[in-house]
Amino acid sequence: MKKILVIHGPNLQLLGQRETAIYGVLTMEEINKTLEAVAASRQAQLTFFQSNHEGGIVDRIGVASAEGFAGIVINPAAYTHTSVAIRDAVSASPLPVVEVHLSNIHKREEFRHHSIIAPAACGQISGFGAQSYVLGLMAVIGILESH
Ligand code: CA2
Repeated sequence: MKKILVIHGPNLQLLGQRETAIYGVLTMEEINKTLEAVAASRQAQLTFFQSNHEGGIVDRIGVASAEGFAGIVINPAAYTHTSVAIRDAVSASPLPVVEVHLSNIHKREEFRHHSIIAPAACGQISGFGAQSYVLGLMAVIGILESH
């Protein structure tokens, strides 16, 4: 059983309640349930972590390998565009990390076009709503199965 950590960054606990035109109507818990169903069919076990705190996310990435996780799916949310600390944590991690975004960050305000994290990740999936998480999870599983 592959253990995969799914990290939701700041404000994603608000999903489904506000800004539904941009981020969709599903709550974070509903997205997690969808991911659980995909994981169950691919012999993967998921753990979910949401934090509004940069250091909390850095800490969690830092211990993930020692905790037995094999890969990480992360939506760094606003920290995508600001956090050298999360990028360094991703770089330092031996685990495959896939960055996901609900919205197409390249189609939005200029300040969202650049991801500080992306060069340290295996890849980035952006713009497919909740499906971005599913695609990100499948990408991590695909990487693990190809090793
Ligand atoms: O599209 C994405 O997934 C983002 O990572 C979402 C972030 C945004 O800062 C990134 O540029 C793109 C924002 C997450 C905030 O989520 C909310 C959900 C509902 C209501 C308000 C914010």
